[in-house]
Amino acid sequence: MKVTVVKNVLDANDRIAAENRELFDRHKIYVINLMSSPGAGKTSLVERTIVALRDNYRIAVIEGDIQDTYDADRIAKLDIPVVQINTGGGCHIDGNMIREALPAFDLSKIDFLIVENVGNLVCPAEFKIGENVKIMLLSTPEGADKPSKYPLMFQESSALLINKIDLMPYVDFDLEKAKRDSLALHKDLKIFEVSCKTAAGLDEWIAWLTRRIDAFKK
Ligand SMILES: Nc1nc2c(ncn2[C@@H]2O[C@H](COP(=O)(O)OP(=O)(O)O)[C@@H](O)[C@H]2O)c(=O)[nH]1
Ligand SMILES: [Mg+2]
Ligand SMILES: [Zn+2]
Repeated sequence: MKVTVVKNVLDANDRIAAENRELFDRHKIYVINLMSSPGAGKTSLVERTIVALRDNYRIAVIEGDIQDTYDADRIAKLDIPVVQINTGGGCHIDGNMIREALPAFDLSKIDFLIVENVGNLVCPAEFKIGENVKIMLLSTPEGADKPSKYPLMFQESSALLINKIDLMPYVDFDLEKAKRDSLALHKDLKIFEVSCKTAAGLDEWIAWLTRRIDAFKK
């Protein structure tokens, strides 16, 4: 008997992600898909990015978590439209979850949508959601071996923010190795060294992002 191999889970997701993308294009919404392990600083980066860009763009946020609304509550405090996706145990956000979340927004009033994915260095990188770019954080306490251990996320991301640079004196993080190994996986990866605590390095991130959003909106 011939064995039929079904690979349509990702195919179906790609289709839905493409439909999301068409919708975002129609409304000229630039979308970033923010990924990292739990605790690397995604929500802190979202907060910093909102404060830096809220005068220039109408921003909205989708927060993905297994349960609860801690992160969405943090964003709502900034008075930014936010939707929480609870995956109920699921370890990533997929295209369909984004599609289901979108009716909660007035898309005609958004320029820039930030999606904070579920904290996980593995499968979020496999699922398109209709984003313009995937962005990842790696924080210094996690160690410099992560590019070699979790290559896909580094390959799929357009930019890598190495966060918690302020902790460098206290952790054994080989910054040069982390950068070298990341670039070996993805030679065009844009790397920023930042601290969401002290704000060090964030100006460059904001400038890069602004260029991307403006180029898209033209
Ligand atoms: N020292 C230091 N702590 C940070 C930095 N960025 C975030 N944190 C802290 O790390 C913890 C996790 O941050 P959070 O933004 O919630 O990470 P998320 O789980 O990836 O969304 C919080 O206690 C933050 O205050 C940083 O650059 N330096
Ligand atoms: Mg978070
Ligand atoms: Zn997953």
